[in-house]
Amino acid sequence: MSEHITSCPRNCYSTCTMKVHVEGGRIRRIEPLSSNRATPEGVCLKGLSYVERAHAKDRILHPLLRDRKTLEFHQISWDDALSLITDNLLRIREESGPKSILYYSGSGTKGILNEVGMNFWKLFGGCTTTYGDLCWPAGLEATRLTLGENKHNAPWDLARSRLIVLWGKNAAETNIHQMVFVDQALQAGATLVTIDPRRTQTCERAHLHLQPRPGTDGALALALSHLLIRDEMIDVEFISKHVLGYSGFAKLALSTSVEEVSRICDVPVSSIEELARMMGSIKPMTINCGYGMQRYSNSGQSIRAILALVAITGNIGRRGAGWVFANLQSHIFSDEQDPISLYPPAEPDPKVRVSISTTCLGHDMQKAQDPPLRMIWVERGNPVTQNPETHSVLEAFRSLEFRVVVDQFMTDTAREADLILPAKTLFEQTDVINAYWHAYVQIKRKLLDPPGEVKPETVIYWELARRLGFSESEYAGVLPGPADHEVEDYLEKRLSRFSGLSLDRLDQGPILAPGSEDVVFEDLSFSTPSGKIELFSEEATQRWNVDPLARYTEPVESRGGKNTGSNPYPIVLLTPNTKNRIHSQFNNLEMIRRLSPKPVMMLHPEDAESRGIDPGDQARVFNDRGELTLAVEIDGSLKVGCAVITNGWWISEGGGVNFLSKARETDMGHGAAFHDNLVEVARVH
Ligand SMILES: Nc1nc2c(c(=O)[nH]1)N[C@H]1C(S)=C(S)[C@@H](COP(=O)(O)OP(=O)(O)OC[C@H]3O[C@@H](n4cnc5c(=O)[nH]c(N)nc54)[C@H](O)[C@@H]3O)O[C@H]1N2
Ligand SMILES: Nc1nc2c(c(=O)[nH]1)N[C@H]1C(S)=C(S)[C@@H](COP(=O)(O)OP(=O)(O)OC[C@H]3O[C@@H](n4cnc5c(=O)[nH]c(N)nc54)[C@H](O)[C@@H]3O)O[C@H]1N2
Ligand SMILES: [Mo]
Repeated sequence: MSEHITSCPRNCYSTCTMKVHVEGGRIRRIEPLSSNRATPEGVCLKGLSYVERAHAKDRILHPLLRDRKTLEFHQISWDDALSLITDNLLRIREESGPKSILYYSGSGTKGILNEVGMNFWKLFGGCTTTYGDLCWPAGLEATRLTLGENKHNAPWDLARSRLIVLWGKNAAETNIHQMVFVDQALQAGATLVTIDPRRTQTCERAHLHLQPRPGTDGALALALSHLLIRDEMIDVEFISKHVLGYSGFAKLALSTSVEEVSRICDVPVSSIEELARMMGSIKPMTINCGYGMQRYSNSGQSIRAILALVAITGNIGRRGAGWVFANLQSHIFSDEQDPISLYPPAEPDPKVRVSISTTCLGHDMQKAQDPPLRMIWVERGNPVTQNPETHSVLEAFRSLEFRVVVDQFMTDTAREADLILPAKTLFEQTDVINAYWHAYVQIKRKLLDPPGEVKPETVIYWELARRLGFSESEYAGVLPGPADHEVEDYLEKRLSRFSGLSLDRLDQGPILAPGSEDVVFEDLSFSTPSGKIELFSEEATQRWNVDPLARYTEPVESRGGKNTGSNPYPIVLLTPNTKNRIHSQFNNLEMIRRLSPKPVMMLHPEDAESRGIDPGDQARVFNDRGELTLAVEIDGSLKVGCAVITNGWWISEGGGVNFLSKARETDMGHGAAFHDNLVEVARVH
């Protein structure tokens, strides 16, 4: 049995290091590696399930072509698959130009080699691609406007915090290693506050749990600022030296009525007062906003309002203090083409048309003109399941002439393809990955030969390049050759810019990115236009047409407060993440399916009762955009008026939450306002 250090490349906060045991060409065991200080406890159940995933029976192992008549897929040779792609590429480019081809890449895996896709399309003459991101951009942009940069203290620094506010973050499920540091802080006497319309596992040990109406966090933050300012619990010296726009902000906060906010958020005044007292008196404080709470049409402004709480209490640049959202200190390979580092968007290359909003994928694909889209290439993504307004995405897909999907499994998106190409797993090609919670750069080692006829994407591109007649001088250094050593040479070159980084060194364990800091902003210099923390941002107005202050506006769908009475869709549908899945991945595995065999909807007892729904009943959840029918679980820990279905269930297993969501961007950053989504629920008889 051989033992290797590698890492989990999923789009997840934790980005764990793993010690993997291989024997007889199979993954046998996965263990923790404590030299990653952020994930010493090792991988979660999903990580352990790689033992099954790498060798899963339902993996796609050969190119599959759909028969246009029977709509069934059948296996074809790589030679035929590559010829078919080449013929389509040449014909479509000749007739309509390369921009009639949409290159769509999702967040299915991390790695420097993800950039090779775009390198290929540029060599081809160009393509159309997407902008924005489904995940976190409202918060990223709000943070950048306020602090200048997206970075935060090391994960382990949280243990030194005295007051931890997990604001719409469900770390017990989505960032399990963070709970280790929360525990350490609690043991040292810290106070934990959670703010979430659901009472999740994360909230179990909180001293205070607030359950605001979804999408109203911005108002709550302003009321907290009101109390902090009124009761002189702010850090006046810090503000005068390091904060721009305080006086305007203070006016806004003081004119915000706490009683009114209590009504807007449906949170008792006493709870708002208690939290303000904590924030004013317990130091150091760390506020950690999750990504789920910034999936609203007003989220960028909400995050700016929450950031102000950190600023006016002087909780920045100190141990145990600060703002935790995204830590991009390991994003040092800046031209990496994964959706995470596409933000803020690089200067557009004239060859590449960046015209499709990821959020509005279906609509924008259909609207594209000069040239209209004719073909799509999807890799590392499952847009039919994960992007808003599934009906529009399906319609757009079905209007194209030729669809290629590269994936490991028969996802909803793969089912829409004309040609499916089998994708590698994390064990089948060496790569180097970054993270967004800790600052480690890590190796993801090739430990197995790809099974069946699986080829990593870089090999597919290299073979296409040869068929398309690109000269070797054109693709040298841009597309690695197919051999393992050629891939490693490519990676070494990317690492060589940084002293101390090499594949050999990474084989010994994770390395903190050069220049990364445990405590950020210690020098209290901020790369904003003013060099200060900006509570007043002219750029926010110029770029996103929002108020330069973090003024509160209601989320679009629930404008006007409580959605009872005449509104045909009175329930807010939340579609957060869940423990044993990363979005649409993992639930096809036997190990995971045993724990979550089918999609369910959680409903508050009052909402269920008023609709005559009993636990286990089937219910229809619907709005003007779509509907789903699924089993109901009654959950008294939910806020009344909210329903919850975790995102990621495939349509083919009875899921597809995005049939119900609207293709609507967040107020900044071109994110997706998934939770700004009203529905009604009815029992199915
Ligand atoms: N196990 C697991 N871990 C993951 C992932 C996964 O799919 N599974 N995905 C990874 C990725 S890509 C992401 S983006 C992150 C996301 O992980 P998180 O940042 O934790 O985000 P979510 O799970 O979407 O939502 C977190 C909480 O926000 C709450 N929430 C919803 N609306 C509001 C609101 O208006 N106000 C407040 N205060 N709270 C609200 C939800 O009820 C939910 O409990 O997790 C990463 N880690
Ligand atoms: N309603 C609702 N929808 C949401 C969200 C929500 O909260 N609510 N969350 C959003 C968020 S935060 C995110 S990040 C997105 C995630 O949505 P996506 O970016 O689409 O990510 P995944 O669902 O993880 O699916 C990625 C696909 O990549 C494949 N894959 C994995 N590794 C490889 C590889 O090496 N090569 C190739 N070619 N394929 C590979 C997997 O098998 C999987 O099918 O979903 C978004 N959708
Ligand atoms: Mo995400």
